[in-house]
This record gives sequence, structure tokens and C-alpha cells, in this order.
Amino acid sequence: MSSADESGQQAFKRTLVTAALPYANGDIHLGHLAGAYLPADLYVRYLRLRGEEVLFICGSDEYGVPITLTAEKLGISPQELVDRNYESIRKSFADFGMSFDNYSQTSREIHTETSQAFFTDLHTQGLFKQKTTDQFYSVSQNRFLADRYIEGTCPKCGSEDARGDQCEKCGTTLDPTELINPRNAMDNSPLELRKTTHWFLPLGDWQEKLKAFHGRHPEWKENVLRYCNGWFADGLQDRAMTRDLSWGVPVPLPDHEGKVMFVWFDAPIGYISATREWAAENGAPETWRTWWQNPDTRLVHFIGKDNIFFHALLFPIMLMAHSENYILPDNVPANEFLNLEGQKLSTSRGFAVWLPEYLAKFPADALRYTLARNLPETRDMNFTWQGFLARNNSELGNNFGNLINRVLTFCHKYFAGVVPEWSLDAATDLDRTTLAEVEDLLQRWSEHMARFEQKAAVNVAFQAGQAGNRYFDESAPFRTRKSDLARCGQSVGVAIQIVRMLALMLAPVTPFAMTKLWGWLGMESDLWPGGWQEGTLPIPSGRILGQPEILFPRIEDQAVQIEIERLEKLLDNA
Ligand code: B3M
Ligand code: ZN
Repeated sequence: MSSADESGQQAFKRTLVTAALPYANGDIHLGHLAGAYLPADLYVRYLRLRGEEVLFICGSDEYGVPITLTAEKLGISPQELVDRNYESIRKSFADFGMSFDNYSQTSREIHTETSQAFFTDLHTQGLFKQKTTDQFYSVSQNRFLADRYIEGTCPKCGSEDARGDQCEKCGTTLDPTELINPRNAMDNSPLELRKTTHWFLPLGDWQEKLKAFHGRHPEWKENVLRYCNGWFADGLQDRAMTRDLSWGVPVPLPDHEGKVMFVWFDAPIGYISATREWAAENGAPETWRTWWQNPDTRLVHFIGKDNIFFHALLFPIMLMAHSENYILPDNVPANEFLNLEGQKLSTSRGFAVWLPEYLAKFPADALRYTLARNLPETRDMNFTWQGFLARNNSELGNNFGNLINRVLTFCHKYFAGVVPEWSLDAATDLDRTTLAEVEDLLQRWSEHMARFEQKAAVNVAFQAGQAGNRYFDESAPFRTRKSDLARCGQSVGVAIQIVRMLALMLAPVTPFAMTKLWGWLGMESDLWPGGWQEGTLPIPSGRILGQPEILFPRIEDQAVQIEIERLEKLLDNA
């Protein structure tokens, strides 16, 4: 067992970070990025910057009914569909700067094997309840139907197109058997009730253990604990972990052809399979256990709020239930939703900003920064294209880019690109207070990042940029270069230290630009991993600097007007 430090906190040696596995049913959009992916990447890059041992796992979630339906519509097999989408998602994530150690797929053999072994383990311990119930069967399609693909007349309000799970007209939650004249929503054919057997996990049996586990994590985000307490108050129910479908991980029991696992049973196991795949590719297949079964590993799941139930309740229950000792999540930082131009995103209406389309026109760093400034950490937030333009031009461009460019260009112009003589002994009050201020901001930045307060961290970085600009204006090396060259060099030397600290604070947010800046600063170590160490030491006089370029290009109003008009048209046609 691992030790605890003085604060009573568990001392961890390494961190396993997961980001929710996106459904391979379409492209990634801004809502996904703000909810789970960017926060996960910011955190991982922060840990790597600090030289921590970290593994970052993700992949495509490739089962579930919607994928079968999309494939049918396109006239291709589900496997073809998910492979296509996998490639597109993998590429746009990479171009966005997501730094996964492995991005896998749940339709791979290693995942089938891993989930089947997991299921078998629980089954052998007798932890599933087997129940036979009546469910609607479509004779025309030769399959059982999921609730939301069943339609009929609402028993409450008489609306003729209530869905099996809910009547949209009166809002009543329904069980499909309550519908009058149930029919197949896809072809309107009548349905038959047939008996079917499924394996249920009695979540209620785990409620007390789970509550005790949550009780040990008062530091979890308030929104996450609030949702969980609501479910605890209602009491956890039996949930079926199997389905009558053809597309999914086959249930590993003899005589049960045609049954697959519930997609939310196999999907989180996808984190484990992707870790096993990564370990095998690294030539040490058994090392996956270090990440999942060693109590000095810390597990953190980044998700959107609609996934809280599965990561804070269901998956921990599965992990506790397994006969081997798995670690439990140490944190489940979940974000709320991102709206677009003041409206809810709607993928069915195309009212969204898709990542590949964004990346075809604009830089990844600009979006990463804008989203990081607006993360829906505690409540829903709003993305607007005008806001994006302003963040890019006035904050990235004017606050950060300008300062960095002014300092480096000045040093090239008047000191031949060599860091001039400067020292703490020669520091003026202004030099001293500014350096102390920015060092303090860097410390605060780090503390916010460690506590998942990413918006606050970016805000601190912004203040450091402002402090740097103020310093350059007030120390005025452009004036002292004529009157007092030594003084001028001292100011430039100090300004370079500010730029160095900014490079650290912006590195997770705008990794493409900061990797360039790191090179221009002539740093000896890599930024990733471990740049923090050299980045917190002064850059000495005599260091030769690289030639700077524009880090954050301006975006023209015209370019965002096109995007705004596209979205307005969608709203007009709605
Ligand atoms: N695919 C849901 C989603 O994308 C789901 C996450 C699985 S995480 C194991 O919202
Ligand atoms: Zn109704």
C-alpha cells in the first residue's frame, strides 16, 4: 500500500488520465471539446510539463444503436462506418493538439477480449441477476427494439407519436409497454411482445459502499457531487447490462447468441483495453496493471455532465465488483454544456461547429485559448464567433503575442539576438516587484491547474501578460537605449524572464505557439516533458535567441462573419 503525506492526502506516483470515448457516429464539435477533451489535455500537458509520470488514454466508442442506424442509412456495415469515423476523429484530435498516448477503438479484438473477461469475472461471482421480461420485437426487422425506436399513442395525452421512453408532447416518462398501438418508429410496422432474458447489475446493492467512497472525496466538483446525491436519494436500481442486438461485444455465455453487452458496460472497459493495447505496443504487455491495479496510481476521468452517472457510479461499481483489485477514480471532473451563439447545440440540425471544418480555416491554438477562457466548469457557457475573434485578436494577439514579439524583436534589433547583461543585483524596484509579481502568478497558475481550476489558471496567465506589457512600457528600454545602454539591457533581460514564465503558463493552452517560443528562447531541455524545471530558472546573459515570427495571427472580421451567417441561416430554417 502507498503512504499518505502529512496532509493525510494519498501520495500518488503516477496519473492515468482518461477522456470520455466519443461515439464514432460523427465528427467532434466544440461542445465535446469544451466538455471533456480540452480540459483533459490541459491537465495532462500541465502534469507532463511538471515532469509527472502520466498516461493519457482515449478512443472511439463504436457500439450502440445509433451507429447501426447510421450505417444502415448509408448502406455500409457498422464496422466500415466506425473505421471511417475513427480516422477522421483521430486526425482532427491530433491537429487540435490532443496529446493522447493511445487513441484506440472499442471494436478491436483486444477490447472484445478485455470486456468479455470482465463480464465473465462478474458472472462467475454470481453478481448479475438474470431476469426474463417482455420486450417489443419487430417482426419486419427481425430484432428487439430499443425504447426510443418505438412509437405509439400516449396513454396520458393521446398524442399519436409518443416515443417508447417519453412523450415529447406532455413530457411524461414512459415504459414502451404503456403505449397504445405501439409501432416501429422506423417503418411504422406493428410490434409483438416477446420474452427475453437479460443480466442485470443490482446497483442498489453497492449504494452504501459507493456512498462511502464518495464520502472520501469531498474535493470533487460540486456539480458532480450534486448529481450523484440526487441519484442516491432516488435509490440505485437494477440495470440491464445486456441487450438484444447484433452490433456490440458478444455476451460470453454459451447459448446466448444475439446478445451483446450494454454499450455503457463495455465502453468504460475501453479505457482498460486501450491501456492494454498501449502496453503491448510498448513491448511490456503486463505493465497495464501498474496503471489500473496499483494503488499508488491516480485515476482521473474527464467527461461531460451527461456521462456522470456512468463514471461516478456505474464504472466504480464495476471496478469494485471485479475480483481483482482495481483502483477507483480519484476524481471525475465533469463540465457542463457549451452553447453556441446563445442557443443549444443541435447536431441533428447541424447547429454546431465541427472540428475538422474549424481546423480547415483557423489555427488550433486560437480555439484552445478561447475555449479555455470560457470553459463550462460550473455552469453552461456560451461560444460566440465575435467572442472568438476578440479573444484571438485582443488577448492572444495584443496581450501575449505583442509582448513576446516586442521583447524578442527588440533584443534582436539592439543586442544582436543575445540576452544582454542583466542580474538581480542590478535590479531596480520596478524590476524586482515585477519579477516577484509574475513568479507569484506562476505559482498560483500551477495551483489552479492542479485543482482543475483551469479558467482561473488562464486568467492568471492573462494577468502575467498584462504585467509584462506594463513592465516593458514603464521600464522603457526603447528610451534608455539612447541614454543608458546598461539600464536598457537590464530591462530586456528582465522582460525575457517574464516571457519565459509566460511560455510555461501558456504551454498547455497554446502548445503549438509555445513549442516555437521555447525554441526561440534557446531552452536546452524539451518543453514536454519536464520543461517546468528549466523554465523556472533564469535565462542567463549571453544566451542566443531565435528569430521570432508572429505567434498568433490576426483573424479578420470577414472570416467570422461567414461562420455567423451559416449559423443564422440554420436558425432561420428551423
Ligand atoms: N460515448 C458518450 C458520449 O460521447 C460516450 C462516452 C463513453 S466514455 C466510456 O457522450
Ligand atoms: Zn403525452
